[in-house]
Amino acid sequence: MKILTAEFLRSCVTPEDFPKDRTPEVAFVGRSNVGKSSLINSLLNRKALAKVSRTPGKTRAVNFFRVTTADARLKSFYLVDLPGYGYAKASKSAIAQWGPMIERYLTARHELHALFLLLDARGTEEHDASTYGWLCDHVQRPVLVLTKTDKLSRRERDASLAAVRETFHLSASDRCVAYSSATHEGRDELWKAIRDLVNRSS
Ligand SMILES: Nc1nc2c(ncn2[C@@H]2O[C@H](COP(=O)(O)OP(=O)(O)OP(=O)(O)O)[C@@H](O)[C@H]2O)c(=O)[nH]1
Ligand SMILES: [Mg+2]
Repeated sequence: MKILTAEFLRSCVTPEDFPKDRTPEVAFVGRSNVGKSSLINSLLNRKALAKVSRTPGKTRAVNFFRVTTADARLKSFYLVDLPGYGYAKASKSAIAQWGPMIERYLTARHELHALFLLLDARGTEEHDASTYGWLCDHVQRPVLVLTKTDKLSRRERDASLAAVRETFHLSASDRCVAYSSATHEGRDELWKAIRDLVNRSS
């Protein structure tokens, strides 16, 4: 994808802060530390546009990035970096940890054209499965992305993809993208998914 411009728009801590210009949005959710901010940087070919941290829970607000590309079907949109779940008490559900702002963003945002749920290729947790179910029921069926595939051998990566397809009951036509922000594996495939989803609902 030829990126023309990519810039941080703003960090929102209440729904009143969300942009009001009706631009299509593409959002990324997943466990804290799974690699959401890194994936946004990788997609945009930028080193540190989204803040990355070894400490889980780095992204607490809803961060909007304004992107324009040379693709006529994907001219202008926002990438949305959402806070992770799973860093607080395990007993609290992922949805409860997110709090009302994120819940409101996900359930009431008409601009949300494409939703991606990131899963660590090294293994998923109960929180991931329950979040997937909640997103399917209350938001839209997210496209699954397995992150950090560079940490696995080819064989482990393929086994992880197969395991996730089975655990999440994906059909043959459901996408599951293997991604590495270190090697950019999956970048073209993810851009294709973004383009298809943004166009489908516009
Ligand atoms: N090897 C490798 N490390 C990665 C990859 N993606 C992210 N990381 C590392 O994982 C850690 C967390 O990455 P972030 O992108 O900050 O994760 P996040 O999902 O945004 O985390 P929160 O903002 O806390 O929800 C950082 O140390 C990254 O360098 C990847 O594809 N490969
Ligand atoms: Mg982050």
